[in-house]
Amino acid sequence: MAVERTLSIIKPDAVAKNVIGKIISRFEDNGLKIAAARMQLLSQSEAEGFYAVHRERPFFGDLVKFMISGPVMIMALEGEDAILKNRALMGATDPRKAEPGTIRADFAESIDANAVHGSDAPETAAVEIAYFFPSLSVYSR
Ligand code: IDP
Ligand code: MG
Repeated sequence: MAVERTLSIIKPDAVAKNVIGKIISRFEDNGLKIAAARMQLLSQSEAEGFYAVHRERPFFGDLVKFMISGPVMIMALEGEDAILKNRALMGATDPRKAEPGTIRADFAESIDANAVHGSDAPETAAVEIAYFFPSLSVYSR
């Protein structure tokens, strides 16, 4: 295992539910540190750029609309095996399919409003961290 960084976003639904602290505790309790953080209302073009890989998907418009519906908490998480560890803590994309005890099982309502984003691989983590925290250097290994 290696020390990695990954991008996490607490989405508008979870911010509105006032569970930022509870979600961050999951990260901290599992050995992930917050290397950078910013609370922000994304612009439409920022959200579109971030989710550009999903541009052709039928849900893209709704996803962007949801992501700009309220402020989000954007974080770079750092720790051993951070990328997969965060994905495991998050649970499946559809909260109804997420393992009990995961963030999405506990805090999310639907596949659209699913509480958190997390990078899915080292390549996407590097791109996503650079997108929101351009001055933060990314561990390559
Ligand atoms: P992930 O967030 O678990 O990595 P992705 O497949 O990368 O899931 O999709 C990005 C986001 O797009 C999801 O978190 C979810 O908010 C939204 N999304 C994915 N699939 C659907 C769908 O079938 N309907 C509506 N929204 C979806
Ligand atoms: Mg994804």
